[in-house]
Amino acid sequence: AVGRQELLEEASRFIEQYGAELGLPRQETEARMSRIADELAESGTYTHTSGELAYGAKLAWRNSNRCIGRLFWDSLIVQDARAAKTEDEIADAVFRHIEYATNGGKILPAITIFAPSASADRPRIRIWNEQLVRYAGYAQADGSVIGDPISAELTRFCEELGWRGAGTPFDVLPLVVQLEGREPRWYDLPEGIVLEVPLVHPDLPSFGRLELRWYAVPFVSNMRLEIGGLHYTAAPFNGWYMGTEIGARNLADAARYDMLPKLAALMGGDTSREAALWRDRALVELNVAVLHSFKSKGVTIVDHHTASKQFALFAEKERQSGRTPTGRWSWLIPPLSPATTGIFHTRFDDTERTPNYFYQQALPR
Ligand code: HEM
Ligand code: NRG
Repeated sequence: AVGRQELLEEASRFIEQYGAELGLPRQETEARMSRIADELAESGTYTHTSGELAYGAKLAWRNSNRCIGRLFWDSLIVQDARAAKTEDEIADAVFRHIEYATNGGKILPAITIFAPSASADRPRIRIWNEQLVRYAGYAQADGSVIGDPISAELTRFCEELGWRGAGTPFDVLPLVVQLEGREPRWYDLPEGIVLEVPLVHPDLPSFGRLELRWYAVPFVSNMRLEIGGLHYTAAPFNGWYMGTEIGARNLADAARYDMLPKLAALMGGDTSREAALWRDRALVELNVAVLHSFKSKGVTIVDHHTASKQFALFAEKERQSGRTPTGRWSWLIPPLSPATTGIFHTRFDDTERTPNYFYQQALPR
Protein backbone atom coordinates (compact mmCIF):
# COMPACT_ATOMS: atom_id res chain seq x y z
CA ALA A 1 0.00 0.00 0.00
CA VAL A 2 1.07 3.57 -0.58
CA GLY A 3 1.65 6.03 2.22
CA ARG A 4 -0.94 8.74 2.71
CA GLN A 5 1.64 11.46 2.18
CA GLU A 6 2.62 9.98 -1.17
CA LEU A 7 -1.00 9.63 -2.24
CA LEU A 8 -1.70 13.22 -1.19
CA GLU A 9 1.22 14.39 -3.31
CA GLU A 10 0.08 12.39 -6.35
CA ALA A 11 -3.46 13.71 -5.90
CA SER A 12 -2.17 17.26 -5.66
CA ARG A 13 -0.07 16.98 -8.84
CA PHE A 14 -3.11 15.72 -10.75
CA ILE A 15 -5.62 18.20 -9.30
CA GLU A 16 -3.22 21.07 -10.09
CA GLN A 17 -2.84 19.92 -13.70
CA TYR A 18 -6.60 19.42 -14.01
CA GLY A 19 -7.29 22.94 -12.73
CA ALA A 20 -4.58 24.50 -14.89
CA GLU A 21 -5.58 22.79 -18.17
CA LEU A 22 -9.27 23.47 -17.64
CA GLY A 23 -8.62 27.04 -16.51
CA LEU A 24 -10.45 26.63 -13.19
CA PRO A 25 -10.29 29.48 -10.65
CA ARG A 26 -7.40 29.03 -8.22
CA GLN A 27 -9.69 28.97 -5.18
CA GLU A 28 -11.66 26.06 -6.67
CA THR A 29 -8.49 23.95 -6.97
CA GLU A 30 -7.45 24.85 -3.43
CA ALA A 31 -10.87 24.03 -2.01
CA ARG A 32 -10.82 20.70 -3.84
CA MET A 33 -7.37 19.86 -2.44
CA SER A 34 -8.46 20.54 1.09
CA ARG A 35 -11.53 18.31 0.66
CA ILE A 36 -9.23 15.57 -0.69
CA ALA A 37 -6.90 15.99 2.32
CA ASP A 38 -9.91 15.56 4.63
CA GLU A 39 -11.18 12.49 2.84
CA LEU A 40 -7.69 10.98 2.91
CA ALA A 41 -7.27 11.61 6.63
CA GLU A 42 -10.67 10.05 7.28
CA SER A 43 -10.65 7.03 4.96
CA GLY A 44 -7.09 6.53 3.71
CA THR A 45 -8.08 7.18 0.11
CA TYR A 46 -10.09 9.64 -1.97
CA THR A 47 -12.67 9.68 -4.74
CA HIS A 48 -12.36 11.35 -8.15
CA THR A 49 -15.27 13.48 -9.35
CA SER A 50 -16.65 12.31 -12.69
CA GLY A 51 -14.95 15.32 -14.33
CA GLU A 52 -11.57 14.38 -12.86
CA LEU A 53 -12.04 10.75 -13.85
CA ALA A 54 -12.88 11.62 -17.46
CA TYR A 55 -10.04 14.11 -17.86
CA GLY A 56 -7.59 11.74 -16.16
CA ALA A 57 -8.42 8.97 -18.65
CA LYS A 58 -7.87 11.41 -21.54
CA LEU A 59 -4.52 12.56 -20.10
CA ALA A 60 -3.48 8.92 -19.71
CA TRP A 61 -4.11 8.43 -23.44
CA ARG A 62 -2.27 11.66 -24.28
CA ASN A 63 0.69 10.34 -22.24
CA SER A 64 0.75 6.87 -23.88
CA ASN A 65 4.14 7.03 -25.57
CA ARG A 66 3.65 3.84 -27.58
CA CYS A 67 0.38 5.05 -29.17
CA ILE A 68 0.32 6.57 -32.66
CA GLY A 69 -3.43 7.39 -32.42
CA ARG A 70 -3.23 10.20 -29.88
CA LEU A 71 -4.49 13.06 -32.08
CA PHE A 72 -7.98 12.19 -30.83
CA TRP A 73 -7.14 12.07 -27.10
CA ASP A 74 -9.60 14.81 -26.13
CA SER A 75 -12.60 13.06 -27.71
CA LEU A 76 -12.35 9.85 -25.62
CA ILE A 77 -15.80 8.85 -24.31
CA VAL A 78 -15.66 7.87 -20.64
CA GLN A 79 -18.17 5.54 -18.95
CA ASP A 80 -18.01 5.81 -15.18
CA ALA A 81 -18.73 2.27 -13.94
CA ARG A 82 -17.30 2.66 -10.44
CA ALA A 83 -20.68 1.68 -9.01
CA ALA A 84 -20.56 -1.82 -10.59
CA LYS A 85 -19.94 -4.16 -7.64
CA THR A 86 -20.65 -7.76 -8.65
CA GLU A 87 -19.12 -9.83 -11.44
CA ASP A 88 -22.49 -9.75 -13.24
CA GLU A 89 -22.69 -5.95 -13.07
CA ILE A 90 -19.13 -5.66 -14.34
CA ALA A 91 -19.79 -8.07 -17.23
CA ASP A 92 -22.92 -6.10 -18.15
CA ALA A 93 -21.01 -2.81 -18.26
CA VAL A 94 -18.33 -4.48 -20.41
CA PHE A 95 -20.94 -5.78 -22.87
CA ARG A 96 -22.53 -2.33 -23.09
CA HIS A 97 -19.08 -0.88 -23.83
CA ILE A 98 -18.53 -3.38 -26.65
CA GLU A 99 -21.86 -2.56 -28.31
CA TYR A 100 -21.66 1.16 -27.78
CA ALA A 101 -18.07 1.62 -29.01
CA THR A 102 -18.50 -0.76 -31.98
CA ASN A 103 -21.41 1.43 -33.09
CA GLY A 104 -22.20 -0.69 -36.15
CA GLY A 105 -18.67 -0.20 -37.47
CA LYS A 106 -18.36 3.56 -36.99
CA ILE A 107 -16.07 3.01 -34.00
CA LEU A 108 -16.12 5.43 -31.04
CA PRO A 109 -12.96 5.64 -28.86
CA ALA A 110 -14.20 4.84 -25.35
CA ILE A 111 -13.21 3.62 -21.91
CA THR A 112 -15.23 2.02 -19.10
CA ILE A 113 -13.73 2.61 -15.66
CA PHE A 114 -14.44 0.30 -12.72
CA ALA A 115 -13.74 0.93 -9.02
CA PRO A 116 -10.08 1.70 -8.21
CA SER A 117 -7.66 0.14 -5.72
CA ALA A 118 -5.43 2.02 -3.32
CA SER A 119 -2.56 -0.27 -4.24
CA ALA A 120 -1.39 -1.28 -7.73
CA ASP A 121 -0.56 -4.86 -6.75
CA ARG A 122 -3.68 -5.56 -4.68
CA PRO A 123 -6.36 -5.08 -7.33
CA ARG A 124 -10.00 -5.18 -6.22
CA ILE A 125 -11.12 -5.98 -9.76
CA ARG A 126 -9.28 -7.71 -12.60
CA ILE A 127 -10.24 -8.58 -16.13
CA TRP A 128 -7.87 -11.40 -17.09
CA ASN A 129 -8.38 -10.98 -20.84
CA GLU A 130 -5.70 -9.04 -22.70
CA GLN A 131 -8.44 -7.70 -24.91
CA LEU A 132 -12.21 -8.03 -24.50
CA VAL A 133 -12.34 -9.74 -27.88
CA ARG A 134 -9.58 -12.18 -28.75
CA TYR A 135 -9.36 -15.52 -30.50
CA ALA A 136 -8.58 -18.66 -28.53
CA GLY A 137 -5.36 -20.58 -29.16
CA TYR A 138 -5.54 -24.34 -28.62
CA ALA A 139 -2.14 -25.96 -28.03
CA GLN A 140 -1.82 -29.30 -29.85
CA ALA A 141 0.21 -32.30 -28.78
CA ASP A 142 2.74 -31.71 -31.60
CA GLY A 143 3.49 -28.20 -30.31
CA SER A 144 1.42 -26.39 -32.94
CA VAL A 145 -1.53 -24.15 -32.05
CA ILE A 146 -5.02 -23.92 -33.57
CA GLY A 147 -6.06 -20.26 -33.47
CA ASP A 148 -4.05 -17.41 -31.98
CA PRO A 149 -0.90 -18.64 -30.16
CA ILE A 150 -0.84 -15.40 -28.14
CA SER A 151 -3.97 -16.63 -26.32
CA ALA A 152 -2.70 -20.13 -25.50
CA GLU A 153 -2.29 -19.44 -21.77
CA LEU A 154 -5.60 -17.66 -21.29
CA THR A 155 -7.33 -20.36 -23.34
CA ARG A 156 -5.99 -23.08 -21.03
CA PHE A 157 -7.02 -20.99 -18.01
CA CYS A 158 -10.57 -20.65 -19.40
CA GLU A 159 -10.71 -24.41 -19.99
CA GLU A 160 -9.64 -25.00 -16.38
CA LEU A 161 -12.56 -22.79 -15.35
CA GLY A 162 -14.88 -25.04 -17.37
CA TRP A 163 -15.17 -23.17 -20.65
CA ARG A 164 -15.13 -25.21 -23.89
CA GLY A 165 -14.52 -23.58 -27.29
CA ALA A 166 -15.60 -24.94 -30.66
CA GLY A 167 -11.98 -25.51 -31.72
CA THR A 168 -11.92 -23.33 -34.85
CA PRO A 169 -9.02 -20.92 -35.56
CA PHE A 170 -11.31 -17.97 -34.73
CA ASP A 171 -13.26 -18.77 -31.51
CA VAL A 172 -13.88 -15.67 -29.40
CA LEU A 173 -12.72 -16.25 -25.81
CA PRO A 174 -15.07 -15.61 -22.88
CA LEU A 175 -14.73 -12.60 -20.57
CA VAL A 176 -12.95 -13.52 -17.32
CA VAL A 177 -13.65 -11.28 -14.31
CA GLN A 178 -12.19 -11.67 -10.83
CA LEU A 179 -13.03 -9.76 -7.64
CA GLU A 180 -10.49 -9.62 -4.81
CA GLY A 181 -10.71 -12.75 -2.63
CA ARG A 182 -13.05 -14.59 -5.01
CA GLU A 183 -12.71 -17.18 -7.76
CA PRO A 184 -12.59 -15.84 -11.34
CA ARG A 185 -15.89 -16.07 -13.26
CA TRP A 186 -16.26 -16.40 -17.04
CA TYR A 187 -18.97 -15.08 -19.38
CA ASP A 188 -19.51 -15.90 -23.04
CA LEU A 189 -19.87 -12.65 -24.97
CA PRO A 190 -23.56 -12.24 -25.87
CA GLU A 191 -24.55 -13.40 -29.35
CA GLY A 192 -24.27 -10.64 -31.94
CA ILE A 193 -22.24 -8.00 -30.08
CA VAL A 194 -18.84 -8.90 -31.59
CA LEU A 195 -18.39 -7.36 -35.03
CA GLU A 196 -15.97 -9.24 -37.30
CA VAL A 197 -14.67 -8.66 -40.81
CA PRO A 198 -14.09 -11.56 -43.24
CA LEU A 199 -10.97 -10.74 -45.24
CA VAL A 200 -11.02 -10.47 -49.03
CA HIS A 201 -8.55 -8.95 -51.48
CA PRO A 202 -9.68 -6.36 -54.06
CA ASP A 203 -7.96 -8.12 -56.97
CA LEU A 204 -6.88 -11.58 -55.82
CA PRO A 205 -10.11 -13.63 -55.79
CA SER A 206 -8.27 -16.70 -54.45
CA PHE A 207 -7.38 -14.76 -51.25
CA GLY A 208 -10.78 -15.77 -49.86
CA ARG A 209 -9.61 -19.39 -49.78
CA LEU A 210 -7.45 -18.54 -46.77
CA GLU A 211 -10.72 -17.98 -44.85
CA LEU A 212 -9.20 -15.23 -42.75
CA ARG A 213 -11.13 -12.81 -40.57
CA TRP A 214 -10.44 -10.37 -37.76
CA TYR A 215 -12.56 -8.63 -35.12
CA ALA A 216 -13.42 -4.99 -35.74
CA VAL A 217 -12.36 -3.37 -32.47
CA PRO A 218 -9.24 -3.64 -30.29
CA PHE A 219 -10.51 -3.35 -26.68
CA VAL A 220 -7.39 -3.36 -24.47
CA SER A 221 -8.50 -4.71 -21.10
CA ASN A 222 -5.37 -5.71 -19.16
CA MET A 223 -3.82 -2.33 -18.40
CA ARG A 224 -3.91 -0.33 -15.17
CA LEU A 225 -5.05 3.27 -15.46
CA GLU A 226 -3.26 5.43 -12.91
CA ILE A 227 -4.71 8.87 -12.09
CA GLY A 228 -3.63 11.04 -9.17
CA GLY A 229 -2.22 8.08 -7.22
CA LEU A 230 -5.34 5.89 -7.64
CA HIS A 231 -5.11 2.61 -9.57
CA TYR A 232 -7.94 1.66 -11.90
CA THR A 233 -6.96 -1.95 -12.50
CA ALA A 234 -10.04 -2.67 -14.61
CA ALA A 235 -10.51 0.05 -17.23
CA PRO A 236 -10.97 -1.44 -20.72
CA PHE A 237 -10.48 1.06 -23.55
CA ASN A 238 -10.67 1.04 -27.32
CA GLY A 239 -9.91 3.08 -30.39
CA TRP A 240 -9.83 1.55 -33.86
CA TYR A 241 -7.19 -0.51 -35.61
CA MET A 242 -4.26 0.67 -37.66
CA GLY A 243 -4.21 -1.86 -40.52
CA THR A 244 -0.64 -3.03 -39.87
CA GLU A 245 -1.55 -4.31 -36.39
CA ILE A 246 -3.59 -7.02 -38.11
CA GLY A 247 -1.87 -7.35 -41.50
CA ALA A 248 1.78 -6.99 -40.48
CA ARG A 249 1.65 -8.59 -37.02
CA ASN A 250 -1.39 -10.60 -35.92
CA LEU A 251 -1.79 -12.52 -39.17
CA ALA A 252 1.84 -12.31 -40.31
CA ASP A 253 4.13 -12.98 -37.34
CA ALA A 254 5.59 -16.49 -37.38
CA ALA A 255 4.53 -16.79 -33.72
CA ARG A 256 0.92 -15.69 -34.50
CA TYR A 257 -1.17 -16.78 -37.52
CA ASP A 258 1.96 -17.08 -39.73
CA MET A 259 0.11 -16.50 -43.03
CA LEU A 260 2.93 -15.22 -45.25
CA PRO A 261 4.09 -18.62 -46.58
CA LYS A 262 0.49 -19.66 -47.34
CA LEU A 263 -0.35 -16.37 -49.02
CA ALA A 264 2.88 -16.43 -51.04
CA ALA A 265 2.06 -19.93 -52.25
CA LEU A 266 -1.38 -18.69 -53.31
CA MET A 267 0.18 -15.74 -55.13
CA GLY A 268 2.31 -18.23 -57.05
CA GLY A 269 5.75 -16.69 -56.58
CA ASP A 270 9.10 -18.39 -56.12
CA THR A 271 9.38 -19.09 -52.39
CA SER A 272 12.65 -20.97 -52.67
CA ARG A 273 14.80 -17.82 -52.71
CA GLU A 274 14.56 -15.20 -49.95
CA ALA A 275 16.01 -12.64 -52.36
CA ALA A 276 12.86 -12.86 -54.49
CA LEU A 277 11.21 -10.98 -51.57
CA TRP A 278 8.14 -13.24 -51.57
CA ARG A 279 7.55 -12.47 -47.88
CA ASP A 280 7.51 -8.75 -48.55
CA ARG A 281 5.16 -9.12 -51.51
CA ALA A 282 2.77 -11.28 -49.51
CA LEU A 283 2.95 -8.83 -46.59
CA VAL A 284 1.88 -5.89 -48.74
CA GLU A 285 -1.05 -7.81 -50.25
CA LEU A 286 -2.18 -9.02 -46.82
CA ASN A 287 -2.25 -5.41 -45.63
CA VAL A 288 -4.10 -4.30 -48.76
CA ALA A 289 -6.71 -6.99 -48.00
CA VAL A 290 -7.14 -5.85 -44.37
CA LEU A 291 -7.66 -2.18 -45.25
CA HIS A 292 -9.90 -3.01 -48.23
CA SER A 293 -12.09 -5.44 -46.24
CA PHE A 294 -12.62 -3.11 -43.26
CA LYS A 295 -13.33 -0.15 -45.56
CA SER A 296 -15.83 -2.02 -47.69
CA LYS A 297 -17.68 -3.28 -44.61
CA GLY A 298 -17.87 0.26 -43.23
CA VAL A 299 -15.64 -0.52 -40.23
CA THR A 300 -13.30 2.27 -39.08
CA ILE A 301 -9.61 1.56 -39.70
CA VAL A 302 -6.57 3.73 -40.48
CA ASP A 303 -3.60 2.99 -42.72
CA HIS A 304 -0.11 3.66 -41.36
CA HIS A 305 0.63 6.59 -43.69
CA THR A 306 -2.47 8.48 -42.59
CA ALA A 307 -1.91 7.56 -38.94
CA SER A 308 1.66 8.84 -39.16
CA LYS A 309 0.43 12.22 -40.49
CA GLN A 310 -2.21 12.38 -37.76
CA PHE A 311 0.49 11.72 -35.20
CA ALA A 312 2.65 14.55 -36.59
CA LEU A 313 -0.38 16.84 -36.19
CA PHE A 314 -0.79 15.65 -32.58
CA ALA A 315 2.86 16.45 -31.84
CA GLU A 316 2.47 19.88 -33.43
CA LYS A 317 -0.65 20.64 -31.37
CA GLU A 318 1.13 19.58 -28.20
CA ARG A 319 3.95 22.01 -28.92
CA GLN A 320 1.42 24.76 -29.65
CA SER A 321 -0.10 24.09 -26.22
CA GLY A 322 3.30 24.61 -24.63
CA ARG A 323 3.99 20.91 -23.98
CA THR A 324 6.74 18.62 -25.27
CA PRO A 325 5.13 15.64 -27.02
CA THR A 326 6.45 12.33 -25.68
CA GLY A 327 6.75 9.09 -27.64
CA ARG A 328 8.66 5.83 -28.03
CA TRP A 329 10.16 5.61 -31.51
CA SER A 330 10.48 1.81 -31.55
CA TRP A 331 6.69 1.45 -31.05
CA LEU A 332 5.53 4.43 -33.08
CA ILE A 333 7.15 3.34 -36.35
CA PRO A 334 4.80 0.99 -38.23
CA PRO A 335 5.94 -2.59 -38.94
CA LEU A 336 5.36 -2.10 -42.69
CA SER A 337 7.47 0.35 -44.74
CA PRO A 338 8.50 2.32 -41.63
CA ALA A 339 10.95 4.60 -43.44
CA THR A 340 8.18 5.87 -45.76
CA THR A 341 6.55 7.61 -42.76
CA GLY A 342 7.69 10.84 -41.13
CA ILE A 343 7.84 9.15 -37.73
CA PHE A 344 10.87 7.10 -38.80
CA HIS A 345 12.83 10.30 -39.39
CA THR A 346 11.82 11.97 -36.12
CA ARG A 347 13.32 11.77 -32.60
CA PHE A 348 11.07 11.46 -29.56
CA ASP A 349 11.29 12.25 -25.88
CA ASP A 350 10.31 8.98 -24.12
CA THR A 351 9.64 10.50 -20.67
CA GLU A 352 6.83 8.58 -18.88
CA ARG A 353 4.22 10.91 -17.40
CA THR A 354 1.18 10.12 -15.30
CA PRO A 355 -1.77 9.78 -15.65
CA ASN A 356 -0.98 6.81 -17.87
CA TYR A 357 -1.84 3.20 -18.75
CA PHE A 358 0.59 0.66 -17.30
CA TYR A 359 1.18 -3.08 -17.65
CA GLN A 360 0.16 -5.26 -14.71
CA GLN A 361 0.35 -8.94 -13.75
CA ALA A 362 -0.66 -11.25 -16.61
CA LEU A 363 -2.63 -14.16 -15.05
CA PRO A 364 -3.30 -15.37 -11.46
CA ARG A 365 -0.39 -17.23 -9.92
C1 HEM B 1 -0.70 1.37 -28.60
C2 HEM B 1 -3.11 2.93 -32.49
C3 HEM B 1 -6.60 4.60 -29.59
C4 HEM B 1 -3.80 3.73 -25.72
C5 HEM B 1 -1.11 1.58 -29.90
C6 HEM B 1 -0.49 0.99 -31.05
C7 HEM B 1 -1.16 1.42 -32.13
C8 HEM B 1 -2.20 2.30 -31.67
C9 HEM B 1 -0.88 1.06 -33.59
C10 HEM B 1 0.70 0.02 -31.03
C11 HEM B 1 0.12 -1.34 -30.77
C12 HEM B 1 1.08 -2.45 -30.95
O1 HEM B 1 2.12 -2.30 -31.60
O2 HEM B 1 0.74 -3.55 -30.43
C13 HEM B 1 -4.26 3.54 -32.03
C14 HEM B 1 -5.29 4.01 -32.90
C15 HEM B 1 -6.28 4.49 -32.09
C16 HEM B 1 -5.85 4.31 -30.71
C17 HEM B 1 -5.28 3.98 -34.43
C18 HEM B 1 -7.56 5.07 -32.63
C19 HEM B 1 -8.29 5.97 -32.01
C20 HEM B 1 -6.16 4.46 -28.28
C21 HEM B 1 -6.94 4.76 -27.11
C22 HEM B 1 -6.15 4.53 -26.01
C23 HEM B 1 -4.88 4.07 -26.52
C24 HEM B 1 -8.41 5.22 -27.13
C25 HEM B 1 -6.46 4.69 -24.56
C26 HEM B 1 -7.46 5.45 -24.10
C27 HEM B 1 -2.74 2.99 -26.18
C28 HEM B 1 -1.77 2.35 -25.29
C29 HEM B 1 -0.88 1.66 -26.13
C30 HEM B 1 -1.33 1.90 -27.49
C31 HEM B 1 -1.74 2.41 -23.76
C32 HEM B 1 0.30 0.77 -25.69
C33 HEM B 1 -0.23 -0.65 -25.62
C34 HEM B 1 0.82 -1.65 -25.22
O3 HEM B 1 1.88 -1.29 -24.70
O4 HEM B 1 0.57 -2.86 -25.44
N1 HEM B 1 -2.13 2.38 -30.30
N2 HEM B 1 -4.62 3.74 -30.73
N3 HEM B 1 -4.92 4.05 -27.87
N4 HEM B 1 -2.43 2.72 -27.49
FE1 HEM B 1 -3.41 3.43 -29.10
N1 NRG C 1 -1.76 -4.53 -31.40
C1 NRG C 1 -2.95 -4.99 -30.72
C2 NRG C 1 -3.79 -3.84 -30.19
C3 NRG C 1 -3.02 -2.82 -29.36
C4 NRG C 1 -3.69 -1.49 -29.27
N2 NRG C 1 -4.05 -0.92 -30.55
C5 NRG C 1 -4.99 0.02 -30.73
N3 NRG C 1 -5.57 0.46 -29.59
N4 NRG C 1 -5.30 0.37 -31.91
C6 NRG C 1 -3.76 -5.85 -31.69
O1 NRG C 1 -4.80 -6.38 -31.32
O2 NRG C 1 -3.37 -5.98 -32.83
N5 NRG C 1 -6.71 1.13 -29.54
O3 NRG C 1 -7.16 1.45 -28.41
O4 NRG C 1 -7.29 1.47 -30.58
